[in-house]
Amino acid sequence: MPTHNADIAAIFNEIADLLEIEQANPFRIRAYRNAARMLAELAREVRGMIERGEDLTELPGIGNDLAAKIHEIVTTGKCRALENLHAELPPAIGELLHVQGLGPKRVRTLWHDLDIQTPEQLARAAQDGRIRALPGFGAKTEENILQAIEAHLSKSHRVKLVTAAQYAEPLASWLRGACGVQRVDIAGSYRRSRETVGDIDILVTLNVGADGSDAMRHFVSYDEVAEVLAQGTTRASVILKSGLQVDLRIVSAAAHGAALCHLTGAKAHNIALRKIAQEKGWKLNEYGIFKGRQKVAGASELDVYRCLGLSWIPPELREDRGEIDAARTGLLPELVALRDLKGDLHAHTKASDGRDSLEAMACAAQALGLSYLAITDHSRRQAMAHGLDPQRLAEQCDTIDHLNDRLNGIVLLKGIEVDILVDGRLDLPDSSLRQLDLVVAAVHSRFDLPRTKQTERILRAMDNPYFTLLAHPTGRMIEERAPYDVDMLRVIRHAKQRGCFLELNAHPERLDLLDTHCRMAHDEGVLVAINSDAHSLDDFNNLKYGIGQARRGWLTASNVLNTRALPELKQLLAGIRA
Ligand code: DGT
Ligand code: CA
Ligand code: CA
Repeated sequence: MPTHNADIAAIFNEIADLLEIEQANPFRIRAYRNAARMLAELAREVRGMIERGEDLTELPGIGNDLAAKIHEIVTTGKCRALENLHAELPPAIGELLHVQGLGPKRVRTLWHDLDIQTPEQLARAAQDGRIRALPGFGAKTEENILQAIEAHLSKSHRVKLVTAAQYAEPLASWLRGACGVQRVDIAGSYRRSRETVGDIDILVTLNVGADGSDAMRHFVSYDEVAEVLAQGTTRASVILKSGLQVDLRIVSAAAHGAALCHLTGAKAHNIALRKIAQEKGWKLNEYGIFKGRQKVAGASELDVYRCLGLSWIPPELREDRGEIDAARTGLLPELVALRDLKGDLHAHTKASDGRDSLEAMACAAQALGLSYLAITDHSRRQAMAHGLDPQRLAEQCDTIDHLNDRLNGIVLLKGIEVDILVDGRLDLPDSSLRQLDLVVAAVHSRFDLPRTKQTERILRAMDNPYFTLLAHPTGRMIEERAPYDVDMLRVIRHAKQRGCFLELNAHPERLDLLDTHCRMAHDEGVLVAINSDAHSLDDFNNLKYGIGQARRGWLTASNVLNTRALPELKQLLAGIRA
């Protein structure tokens, strides 16, 4: 039953979509869109306002009509206006408007002339070449539609790594309980630590002499399986109740390495490996490497790579982005690992929008094996997050000094996550920043600035003598918010010149820097800090996702700022201000 603001916003957006297709009055459509945007950003739940008898028309853009609809949705779970539109138009047709290049007029034509009602039907029609003949379309438009619809379909179906983990790990444990199973590996993009996955690929390896029928039965009887798409003796595909697809392969122990390799490497990496085998006159497939009929490798991944003249390649690098040459010439990087991190340089407490106290955060970081933690609450401009002004920041610094006298084995560093204002100044005066060990600076507003302006805003912030590192450098939220437009190479080169650093924010919804930017920072010689951005004790677990992303970006421990022990870190921090 819809009760949250976001649910109401979704209904209003859907009404606006359907009204657009009906070519209703544009003012009416805009009223729904504005209300949806307002609701999506409103901190208070309107449900609570209704319960308290508050007047909804006091909300911006809400008149009597929309107030009555919100009331209806919250109290009955329904919206007659939407139901009426659904009676006139196919239920999923609104989604077509979100395919780039399709407006209401085209959606109407596609529906009337070709009975296209869903994105899938649209993709099929474009593939079959049925769209080009429609009046006002043509072959070029059809090609653009095909590209746009493919982007649209693949976008909506990818799942964040952290979400995939919640489904994949328990399923793998379940499979480990089946009879005859030697080991279970989650392969595919999940093993490569891609930030999102399309589906989950699981490899079950059997004990010598075991048969796979028990494992197969075990798999399809998992209680989260909603639908079995295909089931054979060695492979199966299912859809879980969450909508996530899982592909299963069952192999003998003798083929474990070749199968794991096949199921892990991105397709391009696999093709490149296969080519190496072919050049030697051999054959590589998911069962092993074969010279004629003789199998020469396959039981372990190490064997497979070695046989091809390569060292073992970490899964995160298997994208065909130069790792194969590096493996051939012994130049693979020794990738950073979680145990290399000595500290964390970005965390919040309940002084701003975090949940826990300074001391609780310090203990949680220490329990994870860290020896320093920077406290970086928000600055004053983040009023909703109760950001710190100079006075409160000075008080927090005093508290940290006293706490450090008591703490044993972990040191708290004094910091701030300061807003970068639209003109590139920082949200606190230098006199406040000077007392801190480090200054984490971030863009939290005006994501829409044009590229040059956004880039120069950040460069100017970096020129502040107390600037230490740029937090979540692109601002993107995975699958939710696009990165702002910024010239990252210029930012990285400026950081090099200034001697400051970039963050790889490990929050699983951010993972920002992107892997390609990590590699850029590495190539330009700029150190990256892998930070949790913890807002509560549990959030230190995010660091492992940051490590996965850093590994995809080819970073070694020496490329990462917070692998340094505290004395060396302090020297590096002091170096920026010198
Ligand atoms: P995803 O699921 O879109 O996040 O990405 P992957 O990489 O998990 O792709 P998926 O599930 O289609 O395939 C699983 C693995 O199988 C993939 O890592 C590489 C391998 N693979 C898939 N298609 C091909 C292919 O056509 N040729 C070769 N050599 N390998 C393939
Ligand atoms: Ca996959
Ligand atoms: Ca798959």
